[in-house]
This record gives sequence, structure tokens and C-alpha cells, in this order.
Amino acid sequence: MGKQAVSLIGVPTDIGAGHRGASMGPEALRVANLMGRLEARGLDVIDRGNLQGPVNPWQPPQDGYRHLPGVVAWNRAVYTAIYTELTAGRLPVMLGGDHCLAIGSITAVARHCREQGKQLRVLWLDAHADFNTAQITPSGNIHGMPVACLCGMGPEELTKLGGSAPATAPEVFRQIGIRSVDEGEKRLVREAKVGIYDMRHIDEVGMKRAMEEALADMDDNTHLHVSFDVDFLDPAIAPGVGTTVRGGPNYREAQLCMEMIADTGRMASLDIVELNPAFDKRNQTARLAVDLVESLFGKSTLMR
Ligand code: HAR
Ligand code: MN
Ligand code: MN
Ligand code: MN
Repeated sequence: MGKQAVSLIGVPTDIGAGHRGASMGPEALRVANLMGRLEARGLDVIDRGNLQGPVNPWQPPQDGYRHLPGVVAWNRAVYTAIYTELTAGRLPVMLGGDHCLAIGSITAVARHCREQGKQLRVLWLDAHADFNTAQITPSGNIHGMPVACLCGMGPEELTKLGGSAPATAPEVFRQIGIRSVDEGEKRLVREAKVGIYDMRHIDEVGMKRAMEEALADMDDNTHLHVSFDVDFLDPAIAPGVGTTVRGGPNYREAQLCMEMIADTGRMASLDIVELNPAFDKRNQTARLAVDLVESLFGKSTLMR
């Protein structure tokens, strides 16, 4: 077998976030030597550099959305870039940027899966469900809305990024680590039947069983996309994010989560989002994210 081909795509924007600074995420991951560490794992890695898009105008919400035109522009660029890598048979790693960018990446992945006759499974590692809409959002920040948009609930410019809506369906999602869901959002995720493995469940059954459940029913026809919001992690180990929520996975739980994903051998695309160096100390959160991404690519599997 040849080397697994991986492409890094930087998307330096905080256009969908409520705090400035996620725009510095791609560079922080590069400084933490993401590329070198993946190469040391035997992967063929190309850093495609950064995509471009509008500057964050930092305006209040309009009609329930903050910066919708800017969010659309960045996501169009992401959609095209991720689709191009998948078509070339490479595994795209999107270096965010805030989590609104997963609308573009996952719309591209869903199209690729349709064209290849693959089943899609999305693991959404996050403290938040990201299932808000303009009607129920407490903030207007679009990084709180990507899952709803991908399921067809949202503005047409985002739900139809790939031509037709919805890009995908609630059944493909498995959300891990959830511990902050807004009131209106709770009702929507329940109605949509998104698969939620929240911290309460992880506390009760342990990370091992929660991940076995989230990874069940996949086969060699499954394309597994991992959307890793760094605020998934407990803020004690990962302070470098804009929206920390106490009570997340600790270092070992997070490693186990990543190792179990690696063991499936099915991960075919990845987002690393919400890393915010403005809140970090000595780039420790970026370095932790890189450690965990190494595990996602099988670091510890080889030691068994
Ligand atoms: N639920 C809140 C909102 O919609 C905050 C969610 C956004 N935070 C994130 N995304 N980091 O996961 O405003
Ligand atoms: Mn493919
Ligand atoms: Mn998120
Ligand atoms: Mn989050």
C-alpha cells in the first residue's frame, strides 16, 4: 500500500465566531508542527497554504445572522478546496477557523460520498450541538448553526452550498462530548434525532462504550468525517478556545476517543476548528490538538 496522502488547508477566519482570534488557528497548528508530526507517522503530507476570504467586519447580527455574506464567501472557498482534495484521492484536513466552516467541508464530503456511492458518518466532537437557527440563536453567531445548516435548516446560501439542500441528514451525525445546548436548540436536536453522546452519557458508561456506540454500524463502504471542535476538550487542558465549557473529556479520555476512531481505519476527512491562540498559553492547546490528531492517524495503534 502507498503512503496515505493528506492535504492541510488553512482557513484563517473567525467570521462565524463570537470572539476574535480563531483566525490564528491554522498558523498555531503549523507552529505546533502538525505537518512534521504527520510526516513522522509515514503520511505523504502537503500543506496547501491558506484559503482567502473577506475580513471579519465585526458587526451585530442582521435578521438573526452575524456576517452571513462573509460566512457564505468563506464556505464557498472551503467547499471547492475540500472537494478538490477528495477528488484527487487525498484526505483533507481543514485547519480552522471557526466551526461555521464545517458547512463547506461537510457539504463537499457529502457530495463526494454521493458520487462514490459511500455511506457518510460524521463524528462531531464538541461541547456544543451547533444546531441553532436564526429564529432560536441566542447570539446570531453562525458557528452555533453548522449542523442545522447541513441538515437543511438555515439560509439558502448555506443549505444549498452544494447545489441542492439538504447536504446531508441528522442520522449521519454522532455528537460526542456535548454539554452546552441552548433551550430552543434542545428541542430541535431532539426532533431531528441527532445521535447525541453527551458528557452525562460519557460519565455514566465511559468513553469506551460511548465510542463503541457512536462508531457502530460502519463498514468498508463508510466514509468517516471527523469534525474536531477543540472546545470538546476540558478547558483545564485546552484553554485556547473562545467558548470554554467546564466538564469535558480529560487527556486520557480524549486520547481513547481518538485511538478508537483510528482503529476503525475509516477516517477520510477531518476538520480541526475553534482553536483560538488569543486565549492560549504558550501554544499549549495547539500542541495538545496536534498530539490528539497524531492519535487519530494511528500513533498508538502501531505500538500495540
Ligand atoms: N450555542 C451558542 C450559540 O449558538 C454557542 C455555540 C457556539 N460555540 C462554538 N461552537 N464554539 O461549537 O451562540
Ligand atoms: Mn474518497
Ligand atoms: Mn462547534
Ligand atoms: Mn464548540
